[in-house]
Amino acid sequence: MISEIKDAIFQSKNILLTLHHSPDDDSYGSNLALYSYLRSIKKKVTLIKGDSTAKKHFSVYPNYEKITKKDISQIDLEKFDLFIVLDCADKSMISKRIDVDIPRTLKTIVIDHHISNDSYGDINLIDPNAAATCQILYDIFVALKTKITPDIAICLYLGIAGDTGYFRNSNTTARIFEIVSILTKIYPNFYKKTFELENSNSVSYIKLMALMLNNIDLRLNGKVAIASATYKEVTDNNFNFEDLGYLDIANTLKSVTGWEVGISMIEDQIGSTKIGLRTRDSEKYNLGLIGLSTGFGGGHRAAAGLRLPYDISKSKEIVLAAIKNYLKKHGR
Ligand SMILES: [Mn+2]
Repeated sequence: MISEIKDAIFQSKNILLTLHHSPDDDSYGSNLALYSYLRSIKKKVTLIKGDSTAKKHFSVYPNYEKITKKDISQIDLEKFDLFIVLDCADKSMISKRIDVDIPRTLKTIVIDHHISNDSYGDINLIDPNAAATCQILYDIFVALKTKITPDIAICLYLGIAGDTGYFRNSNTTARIFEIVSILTKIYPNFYKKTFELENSNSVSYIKLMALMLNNIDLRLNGKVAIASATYKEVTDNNFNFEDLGYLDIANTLKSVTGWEVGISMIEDQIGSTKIGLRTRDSEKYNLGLIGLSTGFGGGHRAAAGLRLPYDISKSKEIVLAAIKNYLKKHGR
């Protein structure tokens, strides 16, 4: 598989990469690491920002300024001879605005670690056991005997750190520590990047957090905690829409003993709600499957994301029904 990927890369002249919808550290890290590598072997490469607004928050990544501020509908796909899609379980993660139609003539490589990946590429390297797409890329670079430069090392490090919840989630294995031990030798000032990433909050983010934490709805016998903000609350308080993507309130909720699932819900457009789910018990819950069963999202056992085309109250009912169904089906 890796030699197929190598051949496809070496035979191509003009390569396209894209961040996914609501990009996280693994999306930025994997794309910018691959961008550095492809540039180092003198390939022409375009990395587009995709659907979401490029956030200043992520400017700590090397080559952030090289990201083209376009989504997939704004570029001519015919111009490229290879499309490498990273960290996207399906085409809707490439864009939620349009139906992504990849021309048959454009060879596509999909590299991902989501269990729900439906292998929509010509070459698909899907490893659900990998904690991050950055971990798979690391293995590819080692197999290709690529020199891991400091720029590549910090990108891979931040992606792996992000997707393992900074080495706290159940996907953190001994192998992860072996990999980051090598990456941090190559980029010893990694902690400075983490500091910048974690300490760039705006006032509006903290105020939105306060509003949501004041608005907790306990459901399913007090095991599921939902913090939400309606469209009216978001607009009445002039919250900055750019901040909403970072909200990690679900993590704060699931820190409470007995609150098995934490959910954050923000209606950031009228009748459209962005939802984050986290669990403290990923043996009992598989949030990725629960998300998938709604038809509007997915993710991993301990963390998932959805966007429902409904307001807060309807979104709550749909997510709670999906959780109940999952528990019933699995006899829990
Ligand atoms: Mn990922």
